[in-house]
Amino acid sequence: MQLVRHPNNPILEPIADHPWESRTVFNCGVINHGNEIVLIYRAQGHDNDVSRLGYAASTNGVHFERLAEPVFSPETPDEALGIEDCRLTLIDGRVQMLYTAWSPRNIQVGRASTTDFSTWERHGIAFPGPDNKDAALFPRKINGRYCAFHRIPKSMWIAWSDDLETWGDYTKIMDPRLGCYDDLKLGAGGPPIETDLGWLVIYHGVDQNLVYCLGVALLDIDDPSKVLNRPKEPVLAPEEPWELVGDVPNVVFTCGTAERGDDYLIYYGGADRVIGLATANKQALLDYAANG
Ligand code: BMA
Repeated sequence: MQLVRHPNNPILEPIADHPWESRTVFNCGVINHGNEIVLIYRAQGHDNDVSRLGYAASTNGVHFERLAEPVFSPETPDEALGIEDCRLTLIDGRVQMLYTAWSPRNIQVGRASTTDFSTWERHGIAFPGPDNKDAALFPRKINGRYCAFHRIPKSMWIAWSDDLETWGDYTKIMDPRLGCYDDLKLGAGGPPIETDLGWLVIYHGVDQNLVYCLGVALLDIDDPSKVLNRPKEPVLAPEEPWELVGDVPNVVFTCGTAERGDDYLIYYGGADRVIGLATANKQALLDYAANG
């Protein structure tokens, strides 16, 4: 099973006229908003490595209109070196965003929320460092509690919360696998997708050569610490020139998926410089996650 790249790729690229996104636009959170697909994407200028978040929206999922200014930029000491790789989840009418907050001291997971993508409420650090990232909230409570993915090197973990504020019961769910595309480290993509067979997870795996691929797994719907299946082959590996060469070579990295009809639309960063789109038939991807 392989994801299918869209012929218009890459669908979003840096803009020379916008200093804050002149060098890179990549890993993006994804959410449906009205009849639009919204991407909240990571961007860097040529002046330094600090990442900010930009906004782009589209009705067809391929042609995106973006704003000229970032919608979320570093403000607190915890974010001094940048805001990276956000994941978006709609909960009770608010868009919840978990993001990597990078500072000279720490790499931690911050949380903020919004209803309109221009006004954000910051909720502080959700998961403390020293090297915690790749966090994504599940779209609903499980057995009365919120659940979220996060990454403590070099594995994928989940955490639990009654109120989105205080997190605990940290549980490791997936480790690197010897000889596989994810034998060095791994982390969540976007929020998991609820299906009849379980939580469908699209995640990134990194091998010993630092090649970033996308793979899938299936988790138990009532107990996501139980991995029901985890195919050994990736569903997307860097192949296109813009996936092989960029700010960091050999990277495909997703932070979110949208759904349109029978397809999943998987948005991903290519070589940490541009954004690509790959699609998969829903049933085919689920079959592979369950049986591959
Ligand atoms: C990870 C994150 C991602 C990035 C990837 C490849 O550690 O920093 O933002 O896309 O490395 O460089």
